[in-house]
Amino acid sequence: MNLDDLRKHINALDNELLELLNKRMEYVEEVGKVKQNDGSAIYRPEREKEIIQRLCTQNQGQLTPEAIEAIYMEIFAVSRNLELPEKVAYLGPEGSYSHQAAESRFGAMSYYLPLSSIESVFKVLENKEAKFGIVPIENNTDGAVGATLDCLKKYNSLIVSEAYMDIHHSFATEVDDLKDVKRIYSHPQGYNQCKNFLEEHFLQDVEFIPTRSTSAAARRSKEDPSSAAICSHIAAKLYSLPIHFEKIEDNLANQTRFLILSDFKNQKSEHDKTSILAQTEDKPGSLVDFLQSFQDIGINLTKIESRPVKEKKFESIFFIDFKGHIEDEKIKTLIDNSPNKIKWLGSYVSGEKNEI
Ligand code: PRE
Repeated sequence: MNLDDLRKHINALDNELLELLNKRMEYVEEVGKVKQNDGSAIYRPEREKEIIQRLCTQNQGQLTPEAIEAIYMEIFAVSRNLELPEKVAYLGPEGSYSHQAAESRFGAMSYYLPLSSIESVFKVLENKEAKFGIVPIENNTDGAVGATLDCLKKYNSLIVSEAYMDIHHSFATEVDDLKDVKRIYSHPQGYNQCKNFLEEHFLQDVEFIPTRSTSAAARRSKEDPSSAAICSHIAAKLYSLPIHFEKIEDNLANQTRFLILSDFKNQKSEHDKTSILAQTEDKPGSLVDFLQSFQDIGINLTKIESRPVKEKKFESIFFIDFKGHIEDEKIKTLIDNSPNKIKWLGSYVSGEKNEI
C-alpha cells in the first residue's frame, strides 16, 4: 500500500473512533445527570483505575499499558469536563512540573489556575475557588516537601488521589546546530542536574543564565534566537520550543510524588491507601504503641514522616500512610479508640511509582 492508501485507512478508522467517542460521551452525560441528582463526586479515581486495568488486561494489540493510560486519562478529563467543568489549581508557573502532573490527571482540556505557592493552592480550595489542587509532597532525592505537610495540618482539604511522576529535563532550542547555541537558560537546579549532558555536547563556551523556574527558561529562550533552555517538556510545548534531547538529567531515577486534593471522600477500592496526621501523647513509648497497634491488626504502614509542631518547642507530629481505607472496620475501630489526636487526611487509590 502506498501512503495515500494507508492514510485512507487511518481516516476511516478515525471516523469510527470519533463516532464511538461521541457515543461514549452520551453515556457520560447521563452519568453526570445521575451524579447531579444524588450530589456524588464527579472525579472517581478508583473507577478510572478499574477501567484502565481492565483494558490493559484484555489488550492484545500494539498499545503499551502506558499508552492506554495516557489516552484514557485524556478521555476521562474530557468526560469530567462534560459532566461538570471544574477548576484545577496547581503550584505554578505554567509549564512547571506540578502543571505536568496536573495535566497527566486532568488532561489538556481542564480549567487550570497556576498559583505562586503551595499554601495558596490550599487557600483557593478552602475558599471553593477551585475544586482540585495539585501539590508536590515528596521527592526521592530531596525528601518531603515541608510546606505541603504544614498545610495538610492547617487546612481541611482531603487527599483524593496521588501521582508519581518522573522528573525529566528536556533540552529545547530553536537553533538547528548546537554549535550555534550561545546561551542556556534554566533554573540552577535544572542546570546542575544535567552536567554530564552539557559536558558531552558543548565544547564551545556557553553562557549559563539562571531563571526563577525552568518554565521561565523556556519563555526566555523563545525570545532569544541563539539560546537554548533546560526545561520540562510541557514548558517547551507551551512556548513552542522544539525539543532536541529528552531525559538529559544525570540521575534518571528522579521522581516526585504529587497529591491531588479536593473536598470529598472516595469510595473503597481494592488498592486503597490512607494518610493520617497523628499527634501522639507526650509520654514514653506512645509512638511505638501507636505503630504497634497497626501491626496488631495486620495493617501495612507504608510511610512515616515527622514534622515539628511549630507552636510547641521540640514536639512532633507524624504523617503516616498505610494500606487500606478509613471505612475498613478494623481501621475505623483503631482510629476511633486511639488515645492520640488523629486527623484523617484522605483515603485514595494507591498510585504506582513510575506510572506517568
Ligand atoms: C467516567 C468519568 C469520570 C470519572 O472520574 C470516572 C469515569 C468515565 O469517563 O468513564 C464516568 C463517570 O463519571 C463514572 O463512571 O462515575
